[in-house]
Order: sequence, then C-alpha cells, then structure tokens
Amino acid sequence: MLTLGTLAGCSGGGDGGDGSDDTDESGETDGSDGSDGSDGSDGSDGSDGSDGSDGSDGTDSGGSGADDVPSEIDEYLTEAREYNGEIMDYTDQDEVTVAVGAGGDGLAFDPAAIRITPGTTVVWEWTGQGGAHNVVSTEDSASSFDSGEAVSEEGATFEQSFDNTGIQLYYCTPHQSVGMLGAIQVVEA
Ligand SMILES: [Cu+2]
Repeated sequence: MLTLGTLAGCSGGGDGGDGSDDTDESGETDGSDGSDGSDGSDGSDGSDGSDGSDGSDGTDSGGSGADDVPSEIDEYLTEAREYNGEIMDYTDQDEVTVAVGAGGDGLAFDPAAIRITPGTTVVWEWTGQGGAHNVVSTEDSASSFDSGEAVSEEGATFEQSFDNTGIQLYYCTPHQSVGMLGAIQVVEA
C-alpha cells in the first residue's frame, strides 16, 4: 500500500514572492510630447482668383482709327513720325493719354492725331525715350498751350483740356525738324 497520502498542507507558504516591487524612479515621461505642429488645415481656401470675366467689354475704350482726317491736320502731319493717315477717335472721353517719346527712336507723339470732344483733358506722358521733349502749340493752332522747357524724365506729364471745337497743332521744340509733331481735332459732342 502506498501511502500516497501526501498530506496536503505542506505546500503552503512558498508564495511570498513580493520582492519585485522595484520602486520606479526612472519614470518622468516627458520629452516626447510633440503632438503639435500638424495644424496646417488652412491654405486650401483658394476660392478666389477665377474672376476673370471682364475684359471683353471694349465698347467704349475708344481709340479706333478713322481715316477722315481734316486736311489741315493731314497736311501738318505729312512728315510726322507715327502718323499713318489715321486719326484716333477718343470722342466722349474724360481723359486721353498721348505718349511723348514714342516710336522706335523715341521721337514721336503717339497717337500723332486724335479726335476728342469739348471738355476732354489730354494728358501727355513722357516715356523717357528719345531725350528731352516738350509740347508746344503752333501759331495756327486753335488754342495755345506750352509745356515749357524740354524734359526727359519718364513719367513726366503735361495736361491741357480743350473746351471749344477746333484744330490744335503742336510740336516738340528739339525735334520739330525731324517730325515730332501732333494734332488734335476737337469736334462737337
Ligand atoms: Cu522731342
């Protein structure tokens, strides 16, 4: 008979394995906090920019060429640079700009011949090309105007408004002899 009787009870006690309590002092979990920085949710707002529906409006931008140039102007401008037998129609405009120092060598008014209505202000604007220029009316001009001494600065301007109908003829003093001439026809509105 085997006395298997192993007595219960003997097996107790072995437990007590506490000792692994390692009191952690290594903790301090800082340093890896990097949760910022991905905020870039702007930037896709681009709903502007496709507004380009203008541009085809050109009905009153003026400046169409007409070939019924008054003979007084046509004769005066015979030798003028940038004159091709046409007068640019700027009627019914508040303001018209003529370049001073236009053309390949900067020795022209452009447009050389313009047609306006009373009350229009003509603004001559210097291009900075071709040296010093001025704007001086001739004795045959319906009214007299004079920008003064010739200047060369780009962006310089001279303004003159015309309140009465008539033909205005003008030139640049330093370059009159080489065809720096211009004319304005002021017609009934
Ligand atoms: Cu000139």
